[in-house]
Amino acid sequence: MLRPLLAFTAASGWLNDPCGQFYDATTSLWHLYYQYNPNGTTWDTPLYWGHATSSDLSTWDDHGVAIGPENNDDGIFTGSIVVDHNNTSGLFGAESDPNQRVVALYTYATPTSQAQHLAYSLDGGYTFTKYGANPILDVHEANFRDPKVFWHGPTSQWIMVLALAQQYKVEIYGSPNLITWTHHSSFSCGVTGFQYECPGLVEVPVENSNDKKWVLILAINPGLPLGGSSNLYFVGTFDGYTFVPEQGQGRPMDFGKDFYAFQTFSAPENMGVVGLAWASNWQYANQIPAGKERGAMTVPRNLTLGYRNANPETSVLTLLQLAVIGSSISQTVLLDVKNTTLSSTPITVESKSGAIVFDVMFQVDTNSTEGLIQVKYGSNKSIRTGFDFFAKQFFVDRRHSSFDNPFFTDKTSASVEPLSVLGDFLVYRMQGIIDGNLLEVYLNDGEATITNSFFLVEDHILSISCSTDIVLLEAQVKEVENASK
Ligand code: KTE
Repeated sequence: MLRPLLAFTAASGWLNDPCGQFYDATTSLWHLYYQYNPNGTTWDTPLYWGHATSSDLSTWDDHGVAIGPENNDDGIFTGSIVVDHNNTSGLFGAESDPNQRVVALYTYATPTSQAQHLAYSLDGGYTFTKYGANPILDVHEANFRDPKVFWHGPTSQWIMVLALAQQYKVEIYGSPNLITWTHHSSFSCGVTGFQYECPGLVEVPVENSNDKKWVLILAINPGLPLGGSSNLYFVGTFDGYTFVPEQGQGRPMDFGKDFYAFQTFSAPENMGVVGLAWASNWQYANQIPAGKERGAMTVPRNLTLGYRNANPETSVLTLLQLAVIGSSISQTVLLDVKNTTLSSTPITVESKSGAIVFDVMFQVDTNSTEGLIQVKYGSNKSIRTGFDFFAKQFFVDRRHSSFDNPFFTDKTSASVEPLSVLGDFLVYRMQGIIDGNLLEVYLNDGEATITNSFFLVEDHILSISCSTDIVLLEAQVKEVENASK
């Protein structure tokens, strides 16, 4: 199995949700914690928080276990990390660095209970001390988990959102000190499925403005049509007590099969709204082909909002996702062509590292009678993505690089309006990251994304082909390599 170069994977063992993330402004390090079973390559208890750090979100140092349970049947389930700059918890000495007053809040799961616990770190996030009076929040429910906590300045309180999973509620609590919590409200989105998990609530800047809007992120597992686990998001307002979605709209955060439990970093505003997801699906996560490690994160993404036409009549404030590739990564141009129409012969390039980014801007003539553009990776075993003129939608087809599992959906798709319309010509942009056995596709500068894993591809040949009446306005392919290793 080829380990991804950009996406985080544990050195060995099993990985699922990102479960705590923060940026340390003193050391300029990003800290990532992940659901971790160090004793095997499937999900199992005892379940831990693993820990990794990065200076640029692309090259990670794995520090192994950060927090573990008392009993082998228990799990340190998903949660989040905040920096208690003003020591509201009173857990830190006056001499401690405000940027390193690291507090983890997580679900302590036993076979029959899920309650919220707190642990704090006196060394900047490497080792933790469990709070002496845990649980800090317990409503005596079997499915009450995944606290995501942040500071709400306008009302000077900590906010916790977490899932009353099988009652379809995102519970919203407030606290002055991270220790005592008061219930504020519940959010339900009308979509049910089997259960809610891993909620998030974050304020996201609106492009080309000084405006910001609140985005509620919700994980559902299983129950949406694509099958298995997936993320939704809602744009709305939050007053410190209640979240109200605009026009009650919820939208898929990603249109692929392998994007789940997305979580943002606790970071200063000037670092942007950055987060990442687990790049798998509970339908088959424990069965995917694996080496000594199983499970990977997606490439981190920077979130903004922008008005985009959902259709010719209606423009909607849409989550825009931009992949973050750090300075430790070198990018070597393998292909850079402009204003080209391709004959029947595809353009092909070969990668050495098995990690490639591609960027294709193309123009479709609405009067043409056919039209297909595709980027294919691998020769026999292969995955392909592209745009089909008849449907005017983008697809990812991994049937030639799948493993034998009834839930490993071969084909996924997403629809976006053209990036621009020039008379009879429609212009679209398709960017992609191929990284080990993960393909992330970003459409029209991140207006929609499609994230899928794929397996057993034997070579690193990438080919671009398109029907004669599609003009390649720009096609760029770069090989990415980890310059620091
Ligand atoms: C765990 O399948 C169960 O076996 C849950 O549905 C998965 O739940 C535990 O993983 C999540 C979170 O809600 C839990 O905190 C975490 C979501 O590893 O992936």
